[in-house]
Amino acid sequence: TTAHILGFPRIGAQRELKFALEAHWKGALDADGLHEVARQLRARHWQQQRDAGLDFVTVGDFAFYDHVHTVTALVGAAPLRFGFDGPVGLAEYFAMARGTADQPALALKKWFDTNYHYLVPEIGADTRFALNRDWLLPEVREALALGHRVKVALTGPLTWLWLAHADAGFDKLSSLSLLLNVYWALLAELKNLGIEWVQLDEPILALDLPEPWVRALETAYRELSAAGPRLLLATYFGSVAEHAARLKSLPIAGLHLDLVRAPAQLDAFLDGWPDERVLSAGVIDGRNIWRTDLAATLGRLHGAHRALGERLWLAASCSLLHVPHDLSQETRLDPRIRRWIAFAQQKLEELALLKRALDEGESAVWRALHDAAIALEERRSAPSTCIEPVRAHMRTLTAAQERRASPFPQRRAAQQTRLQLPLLPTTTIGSFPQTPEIRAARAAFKAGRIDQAAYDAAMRAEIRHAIAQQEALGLDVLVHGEAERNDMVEYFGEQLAGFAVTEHGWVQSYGSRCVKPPLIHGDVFRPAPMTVEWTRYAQSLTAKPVKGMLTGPLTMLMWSFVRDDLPRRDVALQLALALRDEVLDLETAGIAVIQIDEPALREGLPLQKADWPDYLGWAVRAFRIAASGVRDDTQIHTHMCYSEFADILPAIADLDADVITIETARSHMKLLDAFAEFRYPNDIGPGLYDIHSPRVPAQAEMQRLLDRALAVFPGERLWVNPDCGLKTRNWPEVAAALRTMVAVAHATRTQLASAA
Ligand code: THG
Ligand code: ZN
Repeated sequence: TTAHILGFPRIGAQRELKFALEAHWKGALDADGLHEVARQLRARHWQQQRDAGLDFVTVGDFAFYDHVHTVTALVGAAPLRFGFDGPVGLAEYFAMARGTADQPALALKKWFDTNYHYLVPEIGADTRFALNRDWLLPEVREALALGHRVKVALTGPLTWLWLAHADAGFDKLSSLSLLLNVYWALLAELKNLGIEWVQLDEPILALDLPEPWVRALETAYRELSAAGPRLLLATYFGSVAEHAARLKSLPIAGLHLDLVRAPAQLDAFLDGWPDERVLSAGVIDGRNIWRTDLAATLGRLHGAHRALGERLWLAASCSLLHVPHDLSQETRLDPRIRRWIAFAQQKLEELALLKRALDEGESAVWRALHDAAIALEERRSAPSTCIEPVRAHMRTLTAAQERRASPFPQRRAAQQTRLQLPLLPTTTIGSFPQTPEIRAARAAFKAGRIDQAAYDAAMRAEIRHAIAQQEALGLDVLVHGEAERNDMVEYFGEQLAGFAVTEHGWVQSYGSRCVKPPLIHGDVFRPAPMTVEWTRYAQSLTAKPVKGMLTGPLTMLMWSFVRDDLPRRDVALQLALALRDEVLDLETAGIAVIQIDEPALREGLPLQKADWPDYLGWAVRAFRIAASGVRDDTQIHTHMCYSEFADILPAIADLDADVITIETARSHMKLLDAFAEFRYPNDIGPGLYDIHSPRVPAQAEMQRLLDRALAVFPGERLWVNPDCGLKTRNWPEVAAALRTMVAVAHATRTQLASAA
């Protein structure tokens, strides 16, 4: 049996790539230095695969920023707007990824339903394609020189094309033949280097793929399979069973299936799988961190092993990009929970074990299988996985608890009586700059260099500063600024029961940016209030309302590693109940406005539309349970970024938040048009400026956006706010931009009052 992986994390166990990239961008590390760090990381990751006992090392999964972007460079498809006059080198690669003085960066989008972002290629009639071998062949030579058996892995041509943004009216598939010429030339060169196998990733096969794209995929792989190397077509994130007949008829040498997300599809492929072809069984979860049930997996593999023999390959379900590097760094994690977990390095070891069990019989690895079985049993029977009061609470929820007491118009009147807000009230999304001083204080506290009292005093000083700034700026609804929060998910994960946090469990989010998702291992509940003291303190400093800030149940779910022994809808419900308690405690503490952020609501949508209603049903219910315990005169806000949700507006309206703030500045209020057309019933705060750029927009620019908003939405139902939180900006930028924003609101109020 052959064991391999589709890809390995690239950031480094100590985030070496992150720090090298950021040093390079600052001018503190030259290109040679950056290349050297990258070379060492690749060499280490290949050696890990080889030492674990895998049959190939995977080459091509490395990227300086993003693997889709690396293919863009490799096929020579830099957008003409950047005006490069030669092939893309490192500087041009980063210019496209990060933007230049006169060109904005390529857009970032979520990679399928993950929390990883890729850089969106741009294509049109004028796009040229030309192989730029520097973006792959040196890495292949490097691996060969180290004596490895190499399998090259790349994003496939159809997926690259599907993910690209096309100029208006341009049919992307019309570029396919040019693109295929480049892939063909590349494959021929790889063959010349002696590469036997090339894995082409086509995760789009798990989407609702329109028929012309399925046909194009068929044509493409007929053509490419003649280029030289054997092709392993890799699918993941869902079932591709509906394409089984076609995939069997393709002249590819192998097919990879995600048997974690879609185990049932195996039968559709085993039945009549052509001789000589490989089936790669993705049986180790590449998206989650739980140890594999090896006995059960072996049980499911025996049939395939009998049928396929050496043509059965073993793999993780998808690239290991989505899990952290190595559990052995986690020295502070509860040892009981540690036994339940596998990061990328441990997943390599699991694969090698499965391989040996199939090849040599289970008795050859009985000790390791036994250990895995005991760990699994310990996890199953751990008291924390089933807390009776939590289960009882879930069972006894009533329909009334999913609804606010009164309909929106009545609540709105009660809130207005209490809050006395002006027309076009101004607010922010919640976070203020996470300054180097704040990060240093947190690092010192975590390292034990300062005590709790000193840390709390530093955070209170930040809150005082944030409140004073907002009062000076004349904002109407203030926030405490979230200085005390490392990350909007991890912070709550640290305080909720049923969660564990790691020290080094970093996962790449985009470019050099990483997140450290907490683990949900047991039933979730709230042992104590989480945000009440900080919020109460902030409110004590001002007569203006301070908005309490919470991360919603769906976002907590989506941005954590979630237990796989309970349906996600039940975990969402537990999170909702814990947050509901926090919301009520904030209300009791006198907080009149509470925001429950749900930026990840949309990314939780299943990849296939047929599964949307079910998801949206339990997702909306979870939000409503979190939000609906309050009195009529307590105002619930929600916030969402990632503005592509025109297609789920009914669900967003169903959340029944009193106010929703959304990202609209970059799309010039296009999204607001969708809300207006839908007749969105509650209040709305379309972002007046993009916080992702350090640029402070001129007053006229923000005024134009607000005027556009007023053209489609009644002024009495509009709020004025930025697009998103401000934690990545600095104070001078924030103050300048908010001063302008408040001026625009004031000018418009006067204008509307005189018109009335
Ligand atoms: N938290 C989590 N997931 C997210 C976001 C988040 N996913 C989507 C979006 N926001 C991704 N955006 C970012 C923005 C900034 C950072 C990470 C993801 C970031 N990370 C620090 C870094 O890599 O330097 C982490 C280090 C630190 O906090 O000390 O800046 O907000 N869960
Ligand atoms: Zn946002």
